[in-house]
Amino acid sequence: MLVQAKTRPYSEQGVALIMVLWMIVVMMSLSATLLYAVKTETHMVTYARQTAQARAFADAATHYTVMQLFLPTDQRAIRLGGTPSTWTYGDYQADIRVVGENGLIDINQANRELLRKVLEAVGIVDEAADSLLDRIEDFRDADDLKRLNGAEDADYEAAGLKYGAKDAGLQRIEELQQVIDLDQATYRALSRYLSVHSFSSGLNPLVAPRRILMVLADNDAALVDDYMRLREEAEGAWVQPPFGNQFIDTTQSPVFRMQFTIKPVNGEQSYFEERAVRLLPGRKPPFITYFRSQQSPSRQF
Ligand SMILES: [Ca+2]
Repeated sequence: MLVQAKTRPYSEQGVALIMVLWMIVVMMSLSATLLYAVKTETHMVTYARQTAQARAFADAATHYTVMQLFLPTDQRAIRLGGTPSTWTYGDYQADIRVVGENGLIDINQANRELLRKVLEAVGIVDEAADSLLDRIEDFRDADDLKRLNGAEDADYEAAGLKYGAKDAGLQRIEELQQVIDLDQATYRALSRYLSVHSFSSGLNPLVAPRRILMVLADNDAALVDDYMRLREEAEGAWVQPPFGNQFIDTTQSPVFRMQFTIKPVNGEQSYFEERAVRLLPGRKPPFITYFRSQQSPSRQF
């Protein structure tokens, strides 16, 4: 009797001990989960804060760049034509690249010969080039007359598309994706060369990125690098390139494409932004932004 009376409480104590141990295990795993959640949230908040700060710094860098563009060309701390410049202020650093929009090729105004050179640069030649040129030209021209390999509204309808040819100039380069049978890879490759803000059939080599100069120079890298060196030394004064004469336009357009890569001075995380900006002397602020994108297909001109 006595023995039985004593063993029962012992076994009950054993169960209680196991339960307590289990509860400790459960509570530990709960607190670990909570700790993980808090950590993740802290990371997210830090990331959001850094992105917001970098975005604000991109605003500051735009103002700085615009201010630089108002200076006489020989007094600027930034260079045109896509050569990177660094600007540091406070805890952030910006890698700034600027090209003139009229240093890019205007998809609305460039003639067939110039567009053919761009297609060639992205590997589209011969019949494929003729066909795509016909489709692009039909897409942007006002009429409904179909070129040999082109496409007008009826062809878009026959292909089951809900839209037809635009029959007008493109307002955004993204509209190029609507050209029938123009795939994503081709669009991405082409968009690196094109602009809708150039408003010129030719282009100004002083503010053009290397990629465009290569198109004009039929891929003669030595010729292009030589020209870029002379252009750098001339600090904004006109330098005639020994190539691409028929496509050159000496106009100084007040529209620029800017790329900013922002990094904290002591950090790793970087933020990228591309803008197209028109200078407006005498206004406040002295510019307007045509577009602002964090995802550029043309990272680094
Ligand atoms: Ca048309």
